Amino acid sequence: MKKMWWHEKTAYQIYPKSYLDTNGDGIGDLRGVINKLDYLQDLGVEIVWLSPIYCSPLADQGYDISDYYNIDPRFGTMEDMDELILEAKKRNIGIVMDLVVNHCSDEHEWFKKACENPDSKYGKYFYIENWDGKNLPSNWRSAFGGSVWEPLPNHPDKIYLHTFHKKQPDLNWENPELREEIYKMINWWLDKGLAGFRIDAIINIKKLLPYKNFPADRDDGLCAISCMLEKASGIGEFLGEMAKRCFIPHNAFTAGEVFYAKDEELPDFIGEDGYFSSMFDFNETLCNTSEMGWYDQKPITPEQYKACCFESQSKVSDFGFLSNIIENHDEPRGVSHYIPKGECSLKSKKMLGGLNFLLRGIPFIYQGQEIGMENTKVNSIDEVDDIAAIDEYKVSLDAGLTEEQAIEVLNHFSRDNARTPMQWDNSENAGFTTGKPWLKVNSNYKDINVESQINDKNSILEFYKDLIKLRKNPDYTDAIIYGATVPYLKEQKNLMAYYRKGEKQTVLVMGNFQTDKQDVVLPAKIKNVLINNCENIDMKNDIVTLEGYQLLVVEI
Ligand code: TEU
Ligand code: CA
Repeated sequence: MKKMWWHEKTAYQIYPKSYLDTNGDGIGDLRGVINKLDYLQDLGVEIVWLSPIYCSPLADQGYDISDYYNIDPRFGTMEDMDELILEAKKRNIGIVMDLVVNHCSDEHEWFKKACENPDSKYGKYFYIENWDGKNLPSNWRSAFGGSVWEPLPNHPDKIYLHTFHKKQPDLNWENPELREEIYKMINWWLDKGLAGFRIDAIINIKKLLPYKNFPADRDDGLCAISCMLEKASGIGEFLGEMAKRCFIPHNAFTAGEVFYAKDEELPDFIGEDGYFSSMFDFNETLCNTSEMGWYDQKPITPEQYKACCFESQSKVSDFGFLSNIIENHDEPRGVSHYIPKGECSLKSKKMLGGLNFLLRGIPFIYQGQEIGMENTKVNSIDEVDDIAAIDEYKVSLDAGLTEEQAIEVLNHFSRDNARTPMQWDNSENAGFTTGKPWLKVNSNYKDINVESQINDKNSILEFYKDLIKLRKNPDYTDAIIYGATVPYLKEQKNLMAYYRKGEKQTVLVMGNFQTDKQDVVLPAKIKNVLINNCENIDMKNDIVTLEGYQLLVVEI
């Protein structure tokens, strides 16, 4: 496999609105990110992905962009952005921004002009259809609930398509003129020195046309948008064009947020000459999800988690690098989702983090994951910001849950869980702001914060630094970066163990995904102990007895 500059990096996702507020308005800002570059350099990360900071009405917290060429004043200025790129580079950190081009904001100039004259060139930047006031072109459901079709403002005889919120009109990628606008913008940002992009909801840009209905999957007569996306074909024309025109000439790192990719297309997506450098592994995230809604989703078991990870690894290990996560800004906190209820501990959080981090691919640490931040708790829908959660609350009530039960569902799955302010120290508002935080700080910030973990050799933060150090250790590049992930004792219940087999060296990763001890037969003598989240190793001959939630990583 051709070696690329990003292969050995560790990435870190920042949700700027919740990272650090430096002007007391309760909203995180770019100055806050700049102030934390030394912290990030000390952690050891070398790619930093910023969730959107472009001008936006924040209907979907910035994933609804009203000006691709400017920084929203709530986050700072373009000068701040230029300083961030420069200061990050000095610390060997590449800044990756969020490329949100399946849709823009309904407050973008293009959509305003489309509403003024739907027959203008801007009208063709969107999916605007004639409407008889009754029949819709398709029964697709928006990701945020309700039909994907919305009346076009000032034109009662027309409707427009939005696969997400109605304030996020879909851009029509079938239109080459629109695509040229997008490529121009991408290159403008890459010329400014970005290291690359995370590419938002990109599978949505290719619709199945002409429009057609699919069997309804709920009483609302609608169907999940995935029914259509899975049937669409030909996205490669757009993605290949974008890669050729933008990413390849800049040697940019790109990580696709790709749901519903067809297995046979994976090499096209992330193979050597693929559209993207990498794509996120959502297999674990999607495990047990239901078209009926969050209320119908069962907890994922350790055995399911293991199976999902190994399945993803096996699908791409011959040709590509996945981007591995336990959480992001759309998901519950990983330690609250993947560790069985009531078993969150220092050890289990480290074990989960290490098992995911050491899989083959690019590890993406989400802000707060490095200190073991957990889900937060709300008591009423009034405390909820996330538009997806607000929709799912209604879905739960419609399905017959009580308000209390529906809130419980949100306390597990709401995207707000990952968006509560970063917990820096045990001062008021966890050191995130001197003002009123835009979203309530998790009440556990006095116990879980950066300051209390820095230089505590037993902390989760120091543990992640050790993982990153191992990944950067040139003695282990062969196994840790390029080695194949090969399951070991896959049938042994609640043992998640796998080799990282390099050409010249082999590392064995073993995680005991339960509270009870369990014996593991070692396949060979241990040459070196690389990571251990416990004090000791209980070994007799070739049997190691792992403590509950022990993670042991050895060279054999
Ligand atoms: O998410 C795309 C997406 O399809 C899933 O994350 C899911 O549909 C969504 O989170 C609702 O549950 C991306 C961004 O990560 C997300 O934050 C945005 O809301 C969405 O696109 C629209 O830009
Ligand atoms: Ca601020």
